[in-house]
Amino acid sequence: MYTQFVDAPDGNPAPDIASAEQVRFDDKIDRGITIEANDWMPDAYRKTLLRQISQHAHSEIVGMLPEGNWISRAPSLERKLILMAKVQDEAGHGLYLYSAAETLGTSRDEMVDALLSGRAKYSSIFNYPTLTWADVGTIGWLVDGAAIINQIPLTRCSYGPYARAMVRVCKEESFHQRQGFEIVSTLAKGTPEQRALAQDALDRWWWPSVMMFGPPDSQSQHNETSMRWKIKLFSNDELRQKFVDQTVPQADAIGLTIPDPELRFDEATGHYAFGTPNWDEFFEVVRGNGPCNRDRMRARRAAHDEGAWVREAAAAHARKRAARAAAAAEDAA
Ligand code: BYC
Repeated sequence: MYTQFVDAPDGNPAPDIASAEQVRFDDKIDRGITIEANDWMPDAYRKTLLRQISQHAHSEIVGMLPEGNWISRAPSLERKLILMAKVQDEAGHGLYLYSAAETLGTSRDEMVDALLSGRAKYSSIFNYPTLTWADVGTIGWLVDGAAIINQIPLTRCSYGPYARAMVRVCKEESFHQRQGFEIVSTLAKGTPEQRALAQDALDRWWWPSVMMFGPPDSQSQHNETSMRWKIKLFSNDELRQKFVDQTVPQADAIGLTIPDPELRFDEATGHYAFGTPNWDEFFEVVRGNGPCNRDRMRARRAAHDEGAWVREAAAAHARKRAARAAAAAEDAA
């Protein structure tokens, strides 16, 4: 006999009546076969994916703002070119992700509207200011470093279009992380003032980066369901631990100090033990009350309004091409 599930009102699958589609879906998930756009999927799975992928896309797009702020002030032409390429990559990531989310049946316009109206979330990390050039390096090192740790498992997640989009994103994030680490290590090896800039940026960005992985598992609403569906392959706390374990030796290598008095290597577990982030601050930022939330949304709304003519021109061009193609097809017939 099949064990069947349908979506309960809380969005989680609950045992109920039989459905052959549900059995096929569960079987694919169990056997690690990807779910594709045209496959049957439970509504709650679709909604969870759409929520996560669209929030991820919004994060890439809003994430262009803190670094974009430094393109005109990068300290050399080479640094400027690299930063421009990185910020453009983030725009590309946003586009792949909006496309992956569209396969679930929601249009990009609807998703963008959800962001601009404040209904959709984006990563907490982009609500902190980039005060100095060292912040640009630190974002690459820590934020892109955290992104890689979170996103490499997503290349193996259960939804095909999301998993495939992540492959290229991860390759580019790896370049971003290296460029960031290179900026910070150059500063750390520089004059006492440059070294102080690097340490100050690490002091300000460390805890927000640790919190990027989401609330502790004990307070995560979606961990359990998303892990059962193999949308998430690791929990928030597992990924956070990997990030700390990977990053502490990097800070040691360039002689910077992680701002956590409780940080120590635990021989028994083979992992770094670390302090507790300020979760009140995290939830305030997620609620829209971080240092830059209002600025970020203002900038996105202005960019959307100012880009209206580009969208209209692109749509007119597409209509013209379609009309030309239709006319050519008619002539050929
Ligand atoms: N910020 O149940 P939970 C990048 C929300 S882009 C804001 O654990 P989930 C980059 C969460 O949405 C980085 N909100 O959720 C770009 C949920 O609220 P809703 C973005 C957060 O989804 C440019 C509630 O808290 N990466 O790296 O299972 C330049 C409860 O959380 C945050 C991705 O989006 C947060 N940090 O797990 C450089 C990766 N954390 O939705 C770099 C894909 C949690 O119920 N996303 N919330 O209203 C994920 O892996 C997961 O969505 C998360 C959260 C681990 C982030």
